[in-house]
Amino acid sequence: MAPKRALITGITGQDGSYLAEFLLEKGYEVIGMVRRSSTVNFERIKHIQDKLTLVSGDLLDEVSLIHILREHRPHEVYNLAAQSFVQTSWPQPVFTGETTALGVTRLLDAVRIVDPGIRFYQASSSEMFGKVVEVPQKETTPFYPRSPYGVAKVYGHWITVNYRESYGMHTTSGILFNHESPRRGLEFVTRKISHGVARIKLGLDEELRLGNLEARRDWGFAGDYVEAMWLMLQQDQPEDYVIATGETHSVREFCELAFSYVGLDYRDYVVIDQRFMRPAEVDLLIGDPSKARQKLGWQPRTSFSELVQMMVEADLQLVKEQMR
Ligand code: NAP
Ligand code: F7E
Repeated sequence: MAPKRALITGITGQDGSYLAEFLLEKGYEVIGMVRRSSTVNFERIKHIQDKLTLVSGDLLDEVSLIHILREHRPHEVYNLAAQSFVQTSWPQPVFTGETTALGVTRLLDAVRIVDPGIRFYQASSSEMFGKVVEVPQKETTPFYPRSPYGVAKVYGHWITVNYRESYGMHTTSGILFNHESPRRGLEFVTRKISHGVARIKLGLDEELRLGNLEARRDWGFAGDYVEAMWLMLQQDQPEDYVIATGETHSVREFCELAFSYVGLDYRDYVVIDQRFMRPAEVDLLIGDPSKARQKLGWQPRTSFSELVQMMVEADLQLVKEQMR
């Protein structure tokens, strides 16, 4: 039988790289969409690059999306591309909306035009719950986004639902809570901490400047979460799912654990810096993944402390290599 084909937008990102690995393991032919840039940024996929078909396209350009779909005829499309950094969404609200919100419509509509039978996954976010109106948050919890990013993701979620209801398409919105890894961008708080800990431990830095230490997140491991994306598209009926661990921890707890892993006390190194405070904060996120457990048979495999340890170890290794 011919292998299944999947198109991943955002393949150069954290999740894209794990999903590509996962689908290759499953025997898929993986087509990755990359946007043009003046320097190559294939750091996260260089170890599998020879197994991928990389194509040029951009969520801002619907023509490029139609061309890619026509040429490669994927069975599944995973829309992971986005302006994904919440902090940047305040100074760049229009760009964030163009990419993270309208980009979803461009891709959905390209799918509808080329082949409405293609199954579609939208990378929705717990940031849609924002100022939470229910604890824990589940599929039916109303949204109250707190950033232009969160607002854009709410649009992306509802346009995905709308294409399902309007055209009978197999479209799914996966509402994923924060998921991290050694491949997380350096600007996100977990990676900023693990990388900062490694640099301090190895004598390269003396402090780590952070914003709100009291914010609480439901943090899982990205490698576990990509399996849930795939499972959602294997269901006969498209539905939306919350993917989370069901645990919440503060940024302060993350610091405490990460520093203690290398025998240091975070209180000696962490400095509060107003530059990293947000105009409107999401104070608490904790997801209820019971629907995913029951219907998809999915559950997270990596604990919070294993995640912190994995990230600190990887950054110690990385920083040591960079020092050579
Ligand atoms: P990420 O590491 O920031 O990756 C984002 C990807 O999107 C990159 O490959 C980026 O390409 C690409 N991209 C950005 N703008 C684009 C455009 N206009 N056209 C084409 N590609 C574009 O994000 P991630 O952590 O892997 O997250 C994946 C998706 O899940 C995102 O949609 C994010 O919003 C969502 N999400 C993430 C989390 C989480 O905790 N990680 C939770 C819920 C939802 P470049 O490499 O060229 O920049
Ligand atoms: O912030 C606080 C900050 O930037 C987490 C994205 O993947 O997950 C991510 O969004 C918390 C916030 O992630 C610093 O105020 C303190 O409360 O790591 P973050 P995020 O905003 O939760 C969701 C689910 C997504 O969908 C997004 O795409 O940490 N915090 N001090 C800090 N955050 C950062 N970045 N830097 C600090 O210095």
